[in-house]
Amino acid sequence: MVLAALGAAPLQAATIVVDSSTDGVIDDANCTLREAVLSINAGADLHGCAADLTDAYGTSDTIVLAAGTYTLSIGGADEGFNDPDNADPAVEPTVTNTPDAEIGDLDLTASVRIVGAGSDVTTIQWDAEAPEPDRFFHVYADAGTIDVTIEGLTLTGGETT
Ligand SMILES: [Ca+2]
Ligand SMILES: [Ca+2]
Ligand SMILES: [Ca+2]
Repeated sequence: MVLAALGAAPLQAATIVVDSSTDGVIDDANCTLREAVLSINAGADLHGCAADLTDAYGTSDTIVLAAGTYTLSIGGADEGFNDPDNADPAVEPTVTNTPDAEIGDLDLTASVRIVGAGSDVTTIQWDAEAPEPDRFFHVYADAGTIDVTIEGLTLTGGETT
């Protein structure tokens, strides 16, 4: 009976609660949203984030955002174009993508659930003054597929391309 009950429990593996509303990648006691994403991608606690681990990283990872407004301010692009024959319009440039969650958009390279307290109370925004603002999230699988769920929050002020 006990085993059956455990089997029915929802999987909750690495759960990281963000405890800073500002942006940053700093080795201190606080865990920003960006640092939480870096931790999930790496499968390890980084920069002051400490996952509540009921199972190993990579099983059913979750980032929790309490009510509040979380502001991204570290701009920067991690995509570019490789156009070897710029003069020839028939040669399409190829996109070069080097996902770097430390700058600009938050590149998600591992499956994750990002959960706010509700779209009316949890907001992620880009700082209007940020140099080179970007999207919010960029889902990027090096190989295979990854599953990303974002729920219970509002995104405002980001780039859409
Ligand atoms: Ca930190
Ligand atoms: Ca990106
Ligand atoms: Ca990025």
